[in-house]
Amino acid sequence: MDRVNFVVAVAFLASTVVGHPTPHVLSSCPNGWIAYEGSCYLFNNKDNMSFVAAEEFCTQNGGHVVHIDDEAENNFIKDQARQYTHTSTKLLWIGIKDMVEGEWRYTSDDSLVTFFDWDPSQPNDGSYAECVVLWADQDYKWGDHPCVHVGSYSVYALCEAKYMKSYMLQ
Ligand SMILES: [Ca+2]
Ligand SMILES: [Ca+2]
Repeated sequence: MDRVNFVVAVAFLASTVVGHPTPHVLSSCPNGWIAYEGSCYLFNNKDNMSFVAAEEFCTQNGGHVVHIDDEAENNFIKDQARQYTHTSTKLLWIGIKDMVEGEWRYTSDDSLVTFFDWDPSQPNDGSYAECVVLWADQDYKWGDHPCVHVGSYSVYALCEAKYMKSYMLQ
């Protein structure tokens, strides 16, 4: 491939991942990641961490804290999450914040969130809580939560990375 075609190919690939400016586009899911609809997902179920630490963990592993686009992806993630047992209150970070109160945006691209799956009691923490978690005790419905976790919770990272193969098949 000459240089011009290479640049065009890279631009095409970049244009197909709009909404996911992921630094790494994978050619297959690494060990321990789960494949679904063009993405790979990594559940970290052992290291209690803040949102910032979770994003750092995900970035180091080639992804971001999960970007839940729609109900189908949300259902897939909840089905996977249910397979991990837990004894204490367990939460999983998802990549959504409201830096402006009530204006929920994806952390990976700053676009507005249009699909929500709040627990009926949530969001309930106002400006005290700018991050969002999946809440195991409420069958993984969403709750707003302080980005630096507090209390006797276990808060874990859930990462997503794009998987090149699905784009190659388009
Ligand atoms: Ca996604
Ligand atoms: Ca809350």
